[in-house]
Amino acid sequence: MKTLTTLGEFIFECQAEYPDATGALTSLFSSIRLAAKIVHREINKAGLADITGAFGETNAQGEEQQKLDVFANDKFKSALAARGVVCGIASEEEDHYVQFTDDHNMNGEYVVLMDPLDGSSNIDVNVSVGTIFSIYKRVSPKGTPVTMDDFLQPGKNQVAAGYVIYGSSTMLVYTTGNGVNGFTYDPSVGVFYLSHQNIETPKTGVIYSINEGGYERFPMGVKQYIKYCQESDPQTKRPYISRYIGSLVSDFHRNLIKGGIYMYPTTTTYPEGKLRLLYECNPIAFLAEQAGGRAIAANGVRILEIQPEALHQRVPFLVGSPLMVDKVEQFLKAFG
Ligand code: AHM
Ligand code: MG
Repeated sequence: MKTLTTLGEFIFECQAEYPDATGALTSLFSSIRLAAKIVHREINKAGLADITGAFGETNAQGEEQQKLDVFANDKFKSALAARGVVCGIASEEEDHYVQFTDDHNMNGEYVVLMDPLDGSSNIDVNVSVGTIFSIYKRVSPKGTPVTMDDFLQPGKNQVAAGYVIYGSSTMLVYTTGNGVNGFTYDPSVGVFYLSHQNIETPKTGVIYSINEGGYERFPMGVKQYIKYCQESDPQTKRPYISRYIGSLVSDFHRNLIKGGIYMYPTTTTYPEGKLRLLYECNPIAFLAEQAGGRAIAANGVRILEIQPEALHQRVPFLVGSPLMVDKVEQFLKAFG
């Protein structure tokens, strides 16, 4: 009989491979796992909002219902602050980074950057959303409050990254730089089980994901690549399939497993791209590369090499199966 491995066991086993490991990262993952379960529970109640009071409104008992993205931010923040291993966080939901200044946490060596509920505009219509997280070692000395430099590190410095997808099932997918593994949540026992070991993305695929409504606003190279995806060529299995959920974690997760490319280029509405380098692109790029994929900005620069200049910096983002990213890069070079 196949034995079930839980997320906790898996992390513990991996830690044993590093003799110098202090257990701090294991503890940090426990925080993420706990917050993910709480957010899972709340999201799965979201459909009852009309009965219990919509999020962001006052319910029948006169209680203010917290919006789910604010709820998720609070839960992850307090879970991360609870174990004395994280000295500060930055979040898409917060204007500034947050210092954890109690003695215990100030001695923690990790900072976490997160998008607590990405794609949250999809919740009202029962579409999958996700939490994205990115973990770095601090650069400031232990025992002092975190500084901006701790957060503005290039993505290649990430120690770990991952996402939780709240979909038809809830999954946690993460990397510590040694491959990508996925765990599926069994809510009846409250446990994540290893379900996708050592995920490798296909070298190429037949799915392209982009908000095509913005076509007129895309750079010429992207427009030409879209035309290429739509042309008929049985040898390269074109025309490709267009799939776009509008929820990055869901679009990326599907493409990661099936093979495909996700694009959010510069547009005239978002001249720097829409997605956030620190909370969305870096962690997804780390996962993509660890699964054998590629992630670049529109100028062909590897996402993980970009030196961030601001917490909420945006960047054009192209990620997915390596041969598909190579192809769009050729179009960008040829057409700009
Ligand atoms: P959000 O962080 O405000 O939720 O925005 C990020 C989301 C991504 O999940 C998704 O891929 C993208 O925005 C969709 O944007 P658009 O509606 O412009 O296609
Ligand atoms: Mg987001």
